[in-house]
Amino acid sequence: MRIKKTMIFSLMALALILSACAPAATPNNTMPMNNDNSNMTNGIPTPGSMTADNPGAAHMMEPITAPNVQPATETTGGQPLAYREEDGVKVFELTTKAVQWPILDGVTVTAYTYNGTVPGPMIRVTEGDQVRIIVKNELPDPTTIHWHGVEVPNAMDGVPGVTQDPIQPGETFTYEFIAKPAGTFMYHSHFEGDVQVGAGLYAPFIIDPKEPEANPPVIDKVLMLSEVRMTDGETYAAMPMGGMEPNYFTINGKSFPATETITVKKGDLVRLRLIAIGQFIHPMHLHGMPFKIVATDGHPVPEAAQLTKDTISVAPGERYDIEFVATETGQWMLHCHILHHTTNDNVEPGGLMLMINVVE
Ligand SMILES: [Cu+2]
Repeated sequence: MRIKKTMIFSLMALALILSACAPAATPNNTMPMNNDNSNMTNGIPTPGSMTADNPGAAHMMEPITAPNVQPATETTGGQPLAYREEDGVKVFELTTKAVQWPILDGVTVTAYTYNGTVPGPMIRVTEGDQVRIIVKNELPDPTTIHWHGVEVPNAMDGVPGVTQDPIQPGETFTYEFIAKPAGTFMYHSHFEGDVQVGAGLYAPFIIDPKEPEANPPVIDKVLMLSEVRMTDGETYAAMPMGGMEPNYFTINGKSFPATETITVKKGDLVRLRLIAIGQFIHPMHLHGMPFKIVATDGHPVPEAAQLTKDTISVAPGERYDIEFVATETGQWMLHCHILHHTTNDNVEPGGLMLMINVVE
């Protein structure tokens, strides 16, 4: 303890000296040392900082609630979102709302969602498409959307207090940008992200290459990994903080055995797009067949650099596209190798697990 305290004091002293030496108001010098009840650091707002000016942030340890939450009308998240074309623009509509979302037989969480599902609907477009996304906020809290990994103009980046005002309850905001580059991306809330993302405000955003792939996979699945905390019938956004740890773990909003079984024919090329959107790292392990990492964070890996592995750690915010040829028939398991993550409220098997059923 004594050593730790000494180290902390030394670091604080060093930080003070460095900040005293730094030119005033350097925007990059935004280390959140503020305990001054301000959500500004050197004149730059620090979104999500827990301050008197930002009382919503103190909700992080409170249950996810909303008035009059209805049961979800859809059962599967991450499904392709239909769009309309207006003058060559692909127009998508999203509504944020709270629903009761079943993650497992007998276990239903209160979720913040896009269009009523967890994950929200998949936006899938082609590289170079002009896309417009109209977002209506029907949550009791403000929100914004960040297009994680997509190369959008700064004003479309979705950071509250920096690139836009939060979208208040009842308000609508329109995002518009050219979809680029091709790859596996996602969209998620950037307003009180520790709560809203954990509560379910996340979804896949896939940009297909303009030139069709030479060898496209027969099976192409997005698997979004997350966590949630349920106690005494209340839902909490799980986080790596004492008392807030998750006790349920989800793939595309479901815990095993409610996770999807992926059926493939022997000899098929299978692509799995792994996306970690929760707050914990998940070393995902595939039984039976090794795979190659063909893209990291949406960007293709040159063939000579494609590692062959059977376990891949996916950290929060990361994406890995993995591919394998299903050479062996049988029920092959894909699961997290932090084995607590394959339980449902401490009961095994559950959580981050699904079956890949290879048939003749
Ligand atoms: Cu895990």
